[in-house]
Amino acid sequence: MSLSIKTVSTRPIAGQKPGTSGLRKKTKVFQEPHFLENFIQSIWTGIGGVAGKVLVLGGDGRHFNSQAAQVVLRMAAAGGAKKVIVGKRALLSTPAASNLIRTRGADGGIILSASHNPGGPEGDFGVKYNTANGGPAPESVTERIFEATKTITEYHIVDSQDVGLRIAETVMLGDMEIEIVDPVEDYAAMMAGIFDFAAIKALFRSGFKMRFDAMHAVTGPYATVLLEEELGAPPGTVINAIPLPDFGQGHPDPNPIWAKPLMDEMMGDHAPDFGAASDGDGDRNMIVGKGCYVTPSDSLAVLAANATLVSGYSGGLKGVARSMPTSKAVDRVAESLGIDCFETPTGWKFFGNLLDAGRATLCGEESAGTGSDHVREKDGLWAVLFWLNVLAVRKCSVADLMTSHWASYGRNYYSRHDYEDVESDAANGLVDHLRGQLADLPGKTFAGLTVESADEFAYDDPVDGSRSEGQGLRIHFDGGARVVMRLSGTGTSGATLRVYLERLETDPARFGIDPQEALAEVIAAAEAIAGIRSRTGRAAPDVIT
Ligand code: G16
Repeated sequence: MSLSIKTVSTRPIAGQKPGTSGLRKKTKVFQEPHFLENFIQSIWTGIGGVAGKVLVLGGDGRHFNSQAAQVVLRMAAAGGAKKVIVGKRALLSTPAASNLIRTRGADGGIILSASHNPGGPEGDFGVKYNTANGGPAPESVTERIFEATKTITEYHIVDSQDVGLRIAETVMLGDMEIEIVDPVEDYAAMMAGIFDFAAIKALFRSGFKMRFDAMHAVTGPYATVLLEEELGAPPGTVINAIPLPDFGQGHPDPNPIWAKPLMDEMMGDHAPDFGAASDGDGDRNMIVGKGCYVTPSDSLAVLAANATLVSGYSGGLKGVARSMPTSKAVDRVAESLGIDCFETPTGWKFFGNLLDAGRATLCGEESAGTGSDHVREKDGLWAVLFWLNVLAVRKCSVADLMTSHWASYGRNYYSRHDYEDVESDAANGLVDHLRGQLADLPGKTFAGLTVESADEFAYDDPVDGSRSEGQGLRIHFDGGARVVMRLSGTGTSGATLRVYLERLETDPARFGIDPQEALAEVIAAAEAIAGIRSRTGRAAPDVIT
C-alpha cells in the first residue's frame, strides 16, 4: 500500500556540522521546527539517497528518542528505503547497532544518541550515521552531509500514524518493510562467541562479587541478560538497570566523577571484587577493582597484554590502535608483542579503516572507549566481559593484575583535566596562542620540565591516504612526559578545553602515588605554557578524570 508523500519546503539551518561523533545539540534545538528533518534529509543526500537501501535504526532511549525514530521511519519510507531494522521501542545500544548493520549486511544505520551527554528536555540529543561497515561515517561522508545541510530546500516525509514498536514483528510502512527486533538477542549471541562463558560462570559460582552500574541508560537490559541471566551473577549485580528518558537526571558518563556512587562502593570496606559502568548508548566503559580504579588507557594496555587468554583473541593481535591523547601504556605492550601500534585522532571513526584492513584488532581511547574488530564501535559491555574473562583465567584481583602489569611495562600516570562551557572566543584564543608558540617551545623549561618537541597533530590514514589536520596540540618533554590540549568535538554549549597529562614511571617504589601528585610538574608546566587559568578565567578544571 502506497502512502502519500509530503514535500515540505525548508531552508538551511545553521550549526548542523557533525562533530566528533555525529550531530549533538540541546534536545530543544532538535525539537525546533524542521531541525531533525533537515538533518535526516541531508543524511539521505550525503549518502547518495536512501532508495532501495536497508538501514538499522535505534537509540539510547533518551527523551525524544521515540518521536525522532518515527520521523526517521517516515522519511526513510518517503525516500524509498527498502527496509529498516529497528530495535524494540527504538532502543539499540551503539555497539549492538554496529553489529546489526554488519550481520544483516545493511547499507548503514541511524543511531539516536548524544552518548554520555545528559538527556531529558533540558539535556542533549544526537543523531549519528554509521556506514555499511558498522562504523561511524568517515569525514568524507560527514562533510557531504554537512554540505547538504547548507543547501537544503525541501524534505520528504510520508503521511502516516506512528508505527508500533513494542513487539518484535515485521510490519509495512507503505512499501517499506520494518523489522522490529529484540535489541539484546543478536548482541548477546555475539558475546557468547567471543568469551569463555563457562569460565566466567565458574568465577561467579566461586563467590566473585560484581556491581555493574547501567546509569539508567541503554546497557541496563543488555547487562541484565548477559551478567545475571546468562552468566549467573546474583540478581542486583546490575544497578540502575531500567533505561529512563532523562537517565534518572544523572550524567551517564562512566568515570569516577559521574559514577561516584559506584566509586564510593568500590573504595569502601565492603567493596565487591569488580565494578563497572557504561554510558548512555553503551559504548563507553569504566573498570574498577576493589580499591583500585583502572584508567581507560591502562585498561586498553591490560586487555592487549592478556588478549590471548580469551578465546576470541587466542590467535593473537594483528595490531593495536589508540587515539593520540590516550596514554602510551598500550604502546609498550605492542612493542613487547612485536605488533604495530597506530596513533589516530580522537574519534572512533578513525579506527574504521585499520579494523577493516585487518591491521588492528584492539582499539581504545582515554575517553572510556575500548573495542575490537568484532564491531566498528567501541563497546562497553564487551570490555567488561573481557575483563571478567581475564580475571577468571588469571584468578587474581584487579589490583594484583595492575601491579604485575606495571611491573612489566612501567606505569603511565595519566589524567585529563576538562574546562567545560568556556566562552568560545577564550578557548579558541588559548589554542591559537599556544599554536603560535609551538615552534619556539623546544629547549625551553617550564616548571622544571624541558620541552623536547611540540607540534599540532595531523593524521595520515595508512589505509586510504586521507589526511586529517588540526587534531590537537602536543608538547613532549625530556624524559617522556607529555601534555596534549584540544577542544572537544562533542559539547553542546560553549567550548570544552581538554588537557591531557601523562608521565611514565618505571620505579616500582613509585607506582602507588596519587596521579595528580605524580603529575604535579606536568600540570604546572601545562599552566605555565598555556596560561589556562587567566585565559579561561577558571581557577581549576571542572572535571578531573
Ligand atoms: C565520542 C567519540 C570518541 C571520543 C569522545 C570524546 O565518544 O566517539 O571517539 O573520544 O567522543 O570526544 P571529544 O573529546 O571530542 O569530546 P561518545 O562516547 O561520546 O560517542
